[in-house]
Amino acid sequence: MGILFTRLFSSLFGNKEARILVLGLDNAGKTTILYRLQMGEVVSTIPTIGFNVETVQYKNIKFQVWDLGGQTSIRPYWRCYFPNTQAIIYVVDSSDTDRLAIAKDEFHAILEDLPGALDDAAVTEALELHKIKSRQWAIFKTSATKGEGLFEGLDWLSNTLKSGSG
Ligand SMILES: Nc1nc2c(ncn2[C@@H]2O[C@H](COP(=O)(O)OP(=O)(O)OP(=O)(O)O)[C@@H](O)[C@H]2O)c(=O)[nH]1
Ligand SMILES: [Mg+2]
Repeated sequence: MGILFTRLFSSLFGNKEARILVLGLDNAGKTTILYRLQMGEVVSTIPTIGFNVETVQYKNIKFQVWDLGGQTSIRPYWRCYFPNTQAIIYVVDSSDTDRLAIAKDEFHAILEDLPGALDDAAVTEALELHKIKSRQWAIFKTSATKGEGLFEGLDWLSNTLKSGSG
């Protein structure tokens, strides 16, 4: 009943939930922002290894805010959190002028990585390729504009043809 009531309440009053990532270079102020929003206080922070996650309620939206560590070695893990994310807050320390160019590059790398397309596993599933038993098949993620994945596909094709059973 409690859950039912909550859902009813939410739909009546328009409460929404959103999963948000807070990204940016190390020392940019992400964790400070997270706890300022959540507790209304400035907390003392240490560099984040991994993540902090807190719920912040603001104007009928319940934000599930994921604050990820920004050190160089852990930036590659940001992308693991992209699925099911509604928005990214990208934090830039405007006094860290020496690293503005790095902040820019990392930002554009995020935009490149954001899922807008299905990955090859999802396309395989959508096309039910696993049902194909009597023919050889393979799937490659390609981009004709970037020239990615095409030769991998041709390599597979030429090897398969060479082996004579295609
Ligand atoms: N002057 C100033 N300092 C800030 C501000 N926000 C954060 N700081 C300081 O910047 C330092 C780093 O803040 P954090 O919030 O830990 O930085 P972070 O982005 O979470 O860093 P990582 O966890 O390593 O990715 C701390 O000493 C903060 O007190 C701000 O708006 N102004
Ligand atoms: Mg942090």
